[in-house]
Amino acid sequence: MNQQTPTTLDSHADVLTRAGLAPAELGGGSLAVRSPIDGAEVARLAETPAADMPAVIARAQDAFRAWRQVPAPRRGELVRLLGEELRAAKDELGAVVTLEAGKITSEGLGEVQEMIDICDFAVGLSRQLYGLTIASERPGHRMSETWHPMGPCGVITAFNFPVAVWSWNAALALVCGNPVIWKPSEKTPLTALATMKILERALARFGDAPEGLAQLVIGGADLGAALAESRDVPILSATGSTRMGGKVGPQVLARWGRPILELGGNNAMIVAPSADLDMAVRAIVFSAVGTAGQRCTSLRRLIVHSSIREELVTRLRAAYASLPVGDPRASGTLVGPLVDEAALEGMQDALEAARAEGGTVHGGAPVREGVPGGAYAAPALVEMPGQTETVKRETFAPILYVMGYDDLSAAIEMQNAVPQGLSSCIFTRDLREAETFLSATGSDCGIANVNIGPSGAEIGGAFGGEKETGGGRESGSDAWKAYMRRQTSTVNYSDALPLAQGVRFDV
Ligand code: UN1
Repeated sequence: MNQQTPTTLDSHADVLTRAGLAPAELGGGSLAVRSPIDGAEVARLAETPAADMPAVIARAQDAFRAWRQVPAPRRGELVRLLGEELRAAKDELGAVVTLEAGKITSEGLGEVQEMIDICDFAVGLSRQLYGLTIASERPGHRMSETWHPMGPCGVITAFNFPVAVWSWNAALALVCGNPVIWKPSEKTPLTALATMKILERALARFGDAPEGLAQLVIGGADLGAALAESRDVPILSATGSTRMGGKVGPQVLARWGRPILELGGNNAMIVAPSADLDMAVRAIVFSAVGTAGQRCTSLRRLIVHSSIREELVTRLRAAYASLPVGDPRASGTLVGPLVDEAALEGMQDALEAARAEGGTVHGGAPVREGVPGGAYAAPALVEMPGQTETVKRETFAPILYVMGYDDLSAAIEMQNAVPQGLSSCIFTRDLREAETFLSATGSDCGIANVNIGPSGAEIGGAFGGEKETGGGRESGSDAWKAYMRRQTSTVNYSDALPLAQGVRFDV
């Protein structure tokens, strides 16, 4: 393991100032915000009182009444301007992502690029909110389907993608005609504040957007609960732990709202005997240790054919041994910090449990030298005798469990035998294996890739997964439909009144 010690790096204060966050708005409150880079407190933000939530939601409802009447392509213009402002502020916002979430510079920038990409997607979408015409069984009748705005959309986001996940939801919700209320993770409110500054510039250029179209609330679970429980927030999109989703989802359903849940993942890669191992090694390392293993799509389980297991593990151990761990701002660093000490403890506990279950742990120790104050660790590679309870749990840290297989159906069974169902992949050059993995008897996940790791999805596809992952879909494809209400209409332009199914009811 190489440690990266920074040379001259921007101070936290400079990064925040450049992102338009004045010192005056960063102090005086009760929410302490720390940088995972060095544990330094960088702000004390005022929190939104829970008692303010009814007014916040009422403002969003007022905005909805105006925004739903704005033609969708015009709504798209706001998102186009947001994309432009994000392009202009990419470096500044990326630096705040690095400061507050601890991502390496390239991944901080990548996250902002993901925001820009979804804006581009949503602008096109604003002219493509297509409905259907449907053949009616009755003469002189026409059937159609129209998509209408739905109402305020609550967005609860996690620390690990502090801005991209908001943008997936907000860009779609806005073109679909819905105001947005954003509750970011308490660990990453500064990226949210910086994003709102950028959005304000887009709104100013747009000119006549209703007040309350996009609001930010800062604070804890009580704010999320207010969104989850309000009938005036018909859509609630929540990203985070399965525990959080297990609370919020039922709250939304209990008042007949629509939850969009993107929760835990426990993503696997099957490496078949024909795999291109050079490519597989690169994909494994990026997806298992990138973002310090803190993506919901991070690779956590490696299911390797017995014939190549030893060779692959040897190559991975060599790659892991030279991974640069350290300050995420320093060029060359590939593994930044975990979000906080609790995450590091969680990692160490999982490694201990894996050992107790017969696992052999390579790496995984905390790294303290050269990185004072942060919760850094060497990524861990853990050879397991089988898929134990610890392997079935999602630990948000760079731990990769390695298990063997002899036949593909057993490998697929193992890959599916966890409670989560987000992302998955196979490395193979055998077409039959690849297609089997993607078939109805293959991976049970929302994302299934061939010769690509499980993380780093493009925005063009629908993003989300099954089982404990929550079932929601965000981002591309037709995920926009979850942000609108569908109306089926039948118009009778004849002078008779035939009933469907041939029913006779003569009055
Ligand atoms: C997440 O970790 O919540 O596919 C989202 C990826 C990213 C998004 C991850 N595009 O890894």
